[in-house]
Amino acid sequence: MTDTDDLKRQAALAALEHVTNGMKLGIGTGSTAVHLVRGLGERVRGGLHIVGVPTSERTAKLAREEGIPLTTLDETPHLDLTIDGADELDRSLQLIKGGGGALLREKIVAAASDRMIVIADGSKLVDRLGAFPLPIEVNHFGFGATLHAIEAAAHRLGQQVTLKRRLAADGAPFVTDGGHAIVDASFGLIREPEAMSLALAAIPGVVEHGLFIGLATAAVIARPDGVVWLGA
Ligand code: ABF
Repeated sequence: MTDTDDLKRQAALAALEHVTNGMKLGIGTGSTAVHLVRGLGERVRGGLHIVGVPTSERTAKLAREEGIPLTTLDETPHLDLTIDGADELDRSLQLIKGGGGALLREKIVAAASDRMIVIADGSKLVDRLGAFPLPIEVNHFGFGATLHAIEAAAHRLGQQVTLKRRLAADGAPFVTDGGHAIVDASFGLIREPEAMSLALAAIPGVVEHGLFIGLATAAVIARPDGVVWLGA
């Protein structure tokens, strides 16, 4: 395990301590969330009773392998807690997510939860969001027009942006669990995350974007000198 991976594991295990019997839990996606799923599996095998809603097919597969009981938001529309990773977070608990391509389900699950704990190693905590390109999930229909609309929205907010369609490992266009494309938007820095979030959400071809504003209620950040909580 690399040092960073060990920090991710520490963050995941610290958040896991907030999971109690009977909880309905949103289960995140990504390499940090993998530690969460493994830890959760261990606790379920030890007698913990929870039911989880996975935020991606990847997480669902791992959770099944770990023996974690799963449900859907159709059967269980209201969750107690979601625990998920992030690509960037600031001290106001604003997030960039979607580097793993699961942002749509992640946002739906987080919005259905009373609380959301972000799990991250210290490198994810930034003063201002935007060094990490913002993932935007885009419908295939009208793709070019949607890209123009994203650029125009950024310009209206006084920001330059470079858009890049995400490719999969084999070089083919990346396709999300929902069957859409991902465009990674490099702003350098997002001056007004909330205004940007609203502007992007207003574009019809944008299915969802990776700015999570007002969704996270706490974050656990693992650094080499220890674990710190924000917002708890
Ligand atoms: C998910 O996994 C995403 O929203 C985010 O893109 C990624 C976090 O990265 P990591 O693999 O480092 O946990 O939570």
